[in-house]
Amino acid sequence: MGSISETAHYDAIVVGGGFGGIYSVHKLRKFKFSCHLFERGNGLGGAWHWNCYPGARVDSNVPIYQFTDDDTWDQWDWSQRYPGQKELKAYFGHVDHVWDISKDTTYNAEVRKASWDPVMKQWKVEYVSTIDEETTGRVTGRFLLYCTGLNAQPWMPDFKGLDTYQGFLTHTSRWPQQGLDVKGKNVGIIGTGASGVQAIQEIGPQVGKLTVFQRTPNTALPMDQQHYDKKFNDSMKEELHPLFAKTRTTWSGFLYQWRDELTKDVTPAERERFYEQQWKKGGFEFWVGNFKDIAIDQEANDYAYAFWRRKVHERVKDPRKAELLAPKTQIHPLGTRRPCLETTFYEVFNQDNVDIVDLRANKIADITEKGVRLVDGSEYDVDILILATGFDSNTGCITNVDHRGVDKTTNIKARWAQGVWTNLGMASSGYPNCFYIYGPQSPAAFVNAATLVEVQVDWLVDVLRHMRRQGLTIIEATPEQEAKWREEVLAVGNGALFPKADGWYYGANIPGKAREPLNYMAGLPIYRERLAFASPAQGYGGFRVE
Ligand code: N01
Repeated sequence: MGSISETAHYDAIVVGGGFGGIYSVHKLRKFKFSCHLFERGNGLGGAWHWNCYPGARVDSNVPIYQFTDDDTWDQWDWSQRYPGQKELKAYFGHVDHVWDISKDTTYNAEVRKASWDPVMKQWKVEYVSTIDEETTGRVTGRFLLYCTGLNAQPWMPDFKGLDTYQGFLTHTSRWPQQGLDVKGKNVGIIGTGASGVQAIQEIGPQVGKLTVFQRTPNTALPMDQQHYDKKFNDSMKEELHPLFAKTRTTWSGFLYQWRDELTKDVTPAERERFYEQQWKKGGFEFWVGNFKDIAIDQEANDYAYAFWRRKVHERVKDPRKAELLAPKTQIHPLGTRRPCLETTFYEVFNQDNVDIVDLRANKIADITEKGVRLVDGSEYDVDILILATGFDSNTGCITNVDHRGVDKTTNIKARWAQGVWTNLGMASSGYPNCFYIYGPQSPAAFVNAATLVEVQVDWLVDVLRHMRRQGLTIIEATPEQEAKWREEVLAVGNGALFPKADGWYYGANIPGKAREPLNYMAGLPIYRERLAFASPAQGYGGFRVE
């Protein structure tokens, strides 16, 4: 890369090299749109490039957690039902080998600025090298696609004294790519979201001592990991087409649905039998395969929570630890924050070298040179401090860019300061020719990533092809439709139990962020209907085109 200069022009500029960016480049090129991808990491995979902490593993199962094009899966075998980070990274390498995404990618390049040029009707995009801040570049594109992911902008709380800590400090999603030796070390970890749970169960048996600083317990569910051999992969491939088709028809893009009955419609014995059955199936079956009222009725949710709590208490020997991990009184309804999938998380707390500290009873006062100090004055010295503190989810990677549309005085961060405004979670008024894939106000957090990305990109590339045929050059969400979509997103989320939980689903994990549902929770089939309304065949409903 060199310094800023007017350089290349593309039909589309794509930001982010995960599922969304890769599939966008593939589809755009297939229909002869020129495009270029900018990725801040030095490889493809998005979340699976960055999240290389011990135990990092996907919570959506294969075979549906992959692209559906035959050429990507024909020569690829999975070793596990829920593959780990290394395997997923290798998968993206395989996809690159098949589709040659790297040919049109600039790595180690973070897009920092994007502005709409109304005269040239194009986006000017500026990027900075992540290796050498002095090296910058600029390109232009008719269209701009943010494929920046759901959880990709790490969130580091502003702990007092954090910069004075002398040990090794890392955020889970910035774990050293070359690895970190934790064996025998005294380790502290703050946070028990999915990243924390996975790291804890993996490093607990390796470290000398592990102190888990927990503010909110995770309602973790059993993963039911399974190993897949060649024979299994071969037989799985015979079934793939109908399975992929089914993912388009379920609420979550998984192969199962909510049970179409209310919890109270069945006898207590049937409820118990069904809970056991869903529990044994593993994955999110106990959540989005549960009675359909678990997400909307507190009493129904209480039954499920009580079952979950009993299961945890059966596995954790120390009653103090068990009560902290699964308290009698719910802190939030089960499923209103993302449950993590675990394998040995609860057993790890039976080890003498693993302890849990309750940050609700005793908050973090500051970080000292040696470790963590709580408000009661107790101190925990650690060699390694892991921040498993999550992400500025949904919006963070977009607002991180100085992104300016028609109104040059306001960037997207300011525009969204009081809440997110999009049509379909895919575009905002005032930002012509710019789209978000897997973005805020889409069903992203609730739908299998590979499924939703393909649905959205297929829709978008179809739109762009029609526009090209009709000689149209501009597409922009209308303010009216944007307002309607926002209302629908908020109504669906707030109509369920979700508002009872503070977490990233509501932006509540980031101080000062507007507290509102950040994703569309009505499920994939309804979302697809809404997308169809905006298709060229329906006159681009909700979009202005010219
Ligand atoms: O982040 P989180 P995550 N003081 O926001 C705590 C995806 N993902 O990285 O809950 C003390 O869930 C915070 O406490 P609290 C997946 O979708 C997927 O774990 O706010 N604690 C919480 O415990 C996942 O849901 C995979 O009270 C503080 C934790 O940090 C999403 O990413 C793997 C604190 C943050 O949990 C995010 O997961 C990994 C503070 N000041 C991630 N600030 C898989 O596919 C925050 N915390 C499996």
